[in-house]
Amino acid sequence: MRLSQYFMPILRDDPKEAEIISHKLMLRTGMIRQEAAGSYSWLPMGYRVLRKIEKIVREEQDRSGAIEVLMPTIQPADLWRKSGRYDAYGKEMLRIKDRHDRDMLYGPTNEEMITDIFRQGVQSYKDMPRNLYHIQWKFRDEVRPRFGVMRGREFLMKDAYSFDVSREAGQHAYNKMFVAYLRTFARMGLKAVPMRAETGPIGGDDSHEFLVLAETGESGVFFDRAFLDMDWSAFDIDYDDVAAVAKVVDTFTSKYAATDEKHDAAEFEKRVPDAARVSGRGIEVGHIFFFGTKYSAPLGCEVQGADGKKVLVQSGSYGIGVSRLVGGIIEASHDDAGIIWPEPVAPFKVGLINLKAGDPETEAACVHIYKALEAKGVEVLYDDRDDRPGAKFAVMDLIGLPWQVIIGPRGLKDGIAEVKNRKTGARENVALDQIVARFSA
Ligand code: 5CA
Repeated sequence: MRLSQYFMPILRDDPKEAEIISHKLMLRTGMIRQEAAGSYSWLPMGYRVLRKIEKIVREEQDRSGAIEVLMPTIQPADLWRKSGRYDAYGKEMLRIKDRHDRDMLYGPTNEEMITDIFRQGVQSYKDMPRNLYHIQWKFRDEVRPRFGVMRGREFLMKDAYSFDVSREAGQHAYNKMFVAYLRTFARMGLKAVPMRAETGPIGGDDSHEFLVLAETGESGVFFDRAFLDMDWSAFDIDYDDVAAVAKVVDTFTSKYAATDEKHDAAEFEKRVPDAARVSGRGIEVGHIFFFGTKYSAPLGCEVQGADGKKVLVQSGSYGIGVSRLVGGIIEASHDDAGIIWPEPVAPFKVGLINLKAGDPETEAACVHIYKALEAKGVEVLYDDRDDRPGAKFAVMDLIGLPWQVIIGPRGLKDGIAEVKNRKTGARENVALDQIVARFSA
């Protein structure tokens, strides 16, 4: 993509309405634009990141055996009356009437609808277990939408729903999602610590939140430092191996970790040595729930068990804040100059800077590399605008692409360009004909 032809409305100054760094940077780099309180348009740079996050989430859900569907954003109220949540959900639910005066709502979550879909589609234990998920916009009329996409009113969520015939099978479904979450967040460069949590309006018996540490997080967190030294990359396990999956969950729940809602100071002091006690703040990027029969009972979701008798289905639900993650990753990865995108979610991998736009030789060298990188499938943003080098460096640092390739007349004379790593700041002179080989798609 040529920057001269792109849509990236950079703001020169920090927007006043933004309180936290991720919100500031998302507005400054033209990733999003606010349309109403807690509601944003995703502009090209922001949308690219959102789609990358969505792709990782989708790949890891699929890998764990979950199956993708897509349910509507607007739901009829009937099913919610059956579960008893139509009134219980309160003012956070956006209620709408259609032209026939029927009660509708903009879905804040989908337990009722998916349970009904499953009930109609599956009658026997032979067609279980199943885990169905979708990635869909939600609306919650939050009292205090704030911090940009972190606490929006309209936001993108991945929500998965598991259906099992027994409690043990339901536990395995829960454990699989737990491991899938560790894998998902690790791929985005995040350590999201699983913590015991309150279940709130979603309900259920067992629940874990996954929290990324950040000073600006909305939850207070207390945990054992040992978490941070664990091996966060070793979950390449067979999801059908019940014991192996349970072992990972055991390891990641063996140490103390709780949000302020569940925190028990006496237990914290008893279980965690003084030097290992960490208290701080975190951003909740995922939340998983085990329900037992909380939803299947009121919605009449039963199947025929192996013994021929009808049995109520055991279910769970599993959410990831896909749009919140965009802000969460920036909170966890930035410096004074701007964003530092982890490669797997970066909007482009390489930023190519032409130091002398209008100079035919520099332009030719840049275009050659630009085209070769694109042909190889490497995503590159080419700053071909006529601007001062200093201003171009500042923009490139601000938008935080992992690599910068800087080409100017001086280096060209010696057949070299400069390659800069945004994260480490390390710079290296590289022969022009070696540049493309440096990057893979
Ligand atoms: N049905 C369950 C699980 S599928 C559910 O809705 N869980 S939740 O309420 O915990 O939401 C799941 C995730 O969505 C949260 O962990 C959080 O990352 C994200 N989320 C929740 N509310 C908001 C919001 N207002 N803005 C942005 N993200 C949100």
